[in-house]
Amino acid sequence: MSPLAILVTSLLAALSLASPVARQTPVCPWNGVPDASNFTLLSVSRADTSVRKPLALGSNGLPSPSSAAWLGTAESIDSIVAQNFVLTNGGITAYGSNGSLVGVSNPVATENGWLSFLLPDEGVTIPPAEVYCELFNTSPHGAEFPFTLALNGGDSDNFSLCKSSTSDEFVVVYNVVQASSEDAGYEWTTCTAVDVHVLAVTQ
Ligand SMILES: *[C@@H]1O[C@H](CO)[C@@H](O)[C@H](O)[C@H]1NC(C)=O
Ligand SMILES: *[C@@H]1O[C@H](CO)[C@@H](O)[C@H](O)[C@H]1NC(C)=O
Ligand SMILES: CC(=O)N[C@H]1CO[C@H](CO)[C@@H](O)[C@@H]1O
Repeated sequence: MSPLAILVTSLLAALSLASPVARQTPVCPWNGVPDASNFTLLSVSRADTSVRKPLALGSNGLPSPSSAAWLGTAESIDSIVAQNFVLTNGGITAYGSNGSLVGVSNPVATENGWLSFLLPDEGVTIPPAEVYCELFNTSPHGAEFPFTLALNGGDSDNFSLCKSSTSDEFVVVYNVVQASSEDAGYEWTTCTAVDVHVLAVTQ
C-alpha cells in the first residue's frame, strides 16, 4: 500500500469508529478495532526488524490430538494446527488448512502469558475469549505493517518470542518475567522482544 492509501485507510477506520454503528469494546482503544477478517500473523523482532517469523498454532510436546495449542513460530512447530485467523468482537477463531474452525482464543495471563487456544471437539461450539484487538498505525507517513495485534486492553508492546522449556517450539509470551519464567515453561535467555503484526489475507 502507498503511504497515501495507508493514510486514507487509517482515516476511514478512525471515522468508522466515530460513527454510531462502531462498537468499542473494553479491549480496544480508540486506535483499534475488535474485528478483522481472515489474517495471518507475523512476528518482527524489535531489535532487528529484518528478523521476521510467520506464526502458527502448534502444541509441540503434547500428544496429538491435543485440546490446546498456542501461538509460536511456524518453523519451530512439529505439526501446524492453524495458520489463518479471524477476529470477531475481540475473540480470535483459528482455521486449519482445510478451512475448518479448529481453535478459539483463551484468556491471556497478564504476566508470562502464552497466547493459547482451546481446540474444541468437532461440532462443539465454544466462544473465544474476547481479549484481542487490532491496532492500526496512525502515522501520517504510513508504516510497513499498518496493523498490529494487541491484547488485554490494547497492549501491543510486551510480546516476546521464547523457546519452550519442554520442546523446540518458540512461543509467543506476553509480559515475560524472569523470576517466574521457569515455572511458566520457557527459557528466559532465549527471549527476544517482538511486535506481532496482522497481515490481511486477500482472497
Ligand atoms: C479438516 O481437518 C480436520 C483435522 O485437521 C478434520 O478433523 C476435519 O474433519 C476436516 N474437515 C473437512 C471438511 O475436511
Ligand atoms: C482464508 O484465506 C485462505 C487463503 O485464501 C483460505 O484458504 C481460507 O479458507 C480463508 N479462511 C477463512 C476463515 O476465511
Ligand atoms: C503491563 C505492562 O507491563 N506493560 C508494559 C509494556 O511495555 C511498555 C513499554 O515497554 C511498558 O511501559 C509497560 O509498562
